[in-house]
Amino acid sequence: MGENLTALIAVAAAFDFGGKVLNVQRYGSGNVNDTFLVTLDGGSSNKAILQRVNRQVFRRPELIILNMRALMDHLRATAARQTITAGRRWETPDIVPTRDGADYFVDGAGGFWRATTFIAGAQTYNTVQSCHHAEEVGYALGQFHSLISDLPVEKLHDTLEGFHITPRYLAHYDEVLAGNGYKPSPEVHYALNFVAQRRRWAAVLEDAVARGELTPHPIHGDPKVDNVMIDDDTGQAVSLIDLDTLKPGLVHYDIGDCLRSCCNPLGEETDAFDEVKFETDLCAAILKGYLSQARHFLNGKDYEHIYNAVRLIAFELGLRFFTDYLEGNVYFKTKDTEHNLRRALVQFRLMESIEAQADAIQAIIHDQQ
Ligand code: GN1
Ligand code: MG
Repeated sequence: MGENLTALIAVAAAFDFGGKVLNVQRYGSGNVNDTFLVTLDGGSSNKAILQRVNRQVFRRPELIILNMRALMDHLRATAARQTITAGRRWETPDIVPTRDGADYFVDGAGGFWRATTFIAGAQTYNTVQSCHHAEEVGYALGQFHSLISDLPVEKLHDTLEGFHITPRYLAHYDEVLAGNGYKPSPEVHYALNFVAQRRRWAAVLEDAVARGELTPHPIHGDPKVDNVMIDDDTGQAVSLIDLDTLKPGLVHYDIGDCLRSCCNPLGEETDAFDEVKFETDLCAAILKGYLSQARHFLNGKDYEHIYNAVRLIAFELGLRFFTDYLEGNVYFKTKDTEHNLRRALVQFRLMESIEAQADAIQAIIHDQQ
């Protein structure tokens, strides 16, 4: 946004990529941070990822780096006993230090930059392409959860307070509604009613935490389909990228987020609201892939809340988009003033489809247990 290539190359040159920086270009479709692909003359893959962290969202961005360090230290310390499925490739993006040996760089304008290694020979997709792809995304989340299942949660900082705590988003929504006027339209009325009808249920996971049924674990926080890298040759998942929201939370936030993202083949950005559907075949494929790796650390109560999780995270993301629309688009990047409203409607339609298929989804969860 606004920066020129010379300035970007100067930022990239602060990092020790092991090769000369040839180019820096915008990369990916993140909704919060600014991501760039660095092309190098040399280095391990001739490429690296450079990111400017959104300081409006992440008030203490250095905590993201500390969490990533904790993850890398954990992976190194436990490598000998970690089980990566035989014959499979699995990589975690690593921190690239600056030439001064620091883990991040702050530019003259206060911009917070960090760099990570690039996972070569693989790519991400914005929507699920097939049941096989869905199973691989599920596998990736299971593999990631399995690798961090014995990382003590106390070693991770809370990089984003309130993240995925739906009652907190509702409280903020109420504040925004009380403080702002909004442009009345059929879509806005639909969304207002939608939230009003479901809000009493929105503490379902937090209530389970309060009853001691669910406990905090290290989580990824954002395991949407876009964040799973698929190997170009084998079609297998090789990495779960975007470690900004690695933090304490519930595995249910991750499972719900992965399902709400992957079982909507039209994707988050579609305008075809009436065609948005939660595909149960994809749900079965994701859970199959996920549980192939995660079964050993889930208990009976965990399974009981999976349905609530998928329904809730679709609701929560819709609520977050809708609130941001009402607030004047201050959080998510948008193309136009109605963008967040359209995104909210997609999630709300998806939630209706989830609700309409509750029995089928519950049966899938039950069968996979
Ligand atoms: C944001 O920035 P990005 O695209 O990685 C958001 C997630 C949402 C996602 C929806 C820190 O992720 O929670 O699920 O958009 N990240 C944050 O696409 O709020
Ligand atoms: Mg993210």
